[in-house]
Amino acid sequence: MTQTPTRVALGLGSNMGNSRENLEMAVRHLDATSGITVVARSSVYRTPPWGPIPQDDYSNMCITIDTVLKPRALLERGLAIEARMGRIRDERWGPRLIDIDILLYGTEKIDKDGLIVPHPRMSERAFVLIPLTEIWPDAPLGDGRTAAQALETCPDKDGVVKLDD
Ligand code: PH2
Ligand code: MG
Ligand code: MG
Repeated sequence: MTQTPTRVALGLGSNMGNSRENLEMAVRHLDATSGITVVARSSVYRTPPWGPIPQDDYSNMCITIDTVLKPRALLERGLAIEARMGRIRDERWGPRLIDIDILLYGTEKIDKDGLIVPHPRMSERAFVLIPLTEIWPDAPLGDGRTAAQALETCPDKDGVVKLDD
């Protein structure tokens, strides 16, 4: 029996080491995963650090994938790639070598054992909505809005700068 894949949006971020190369590596690891096909990838954006901790700017991007992995298995695969790439989990909101977040998993709403989807803060964050809108403007955020609609009223858009390919 073949399973129908689910369209998923992932947010990727890095602000340690060669951040653009780290994003590339994460995309390669994801695409090499059985049960995951990368459908689209956004440009890379330089983004001011969000949150209470002073730290370097981030490189952020979004990708869409089709996957037959269930949400928990997908989360675990992302965490395994983060660990394999050398991420050491330190303080919340702090600097990171690579961060792979599940933003949307089809239209599912999940809040179980620390996995919350849609990602609870994505609809106010320009560093998520700008790359997501680039590749999936109609992405359903679960609050009745699409990514493109949420972006219209999103603060801090000016700080997000698209990097050259
Ligand atoms: N991730 C964080 C905290 N702050 N700021 C930016 N610009 N981009 C991120 O990906 C980011 C952040 C924790 O996940
Ligand atoms: Mg994150
Ligand atoms: Mg994360």
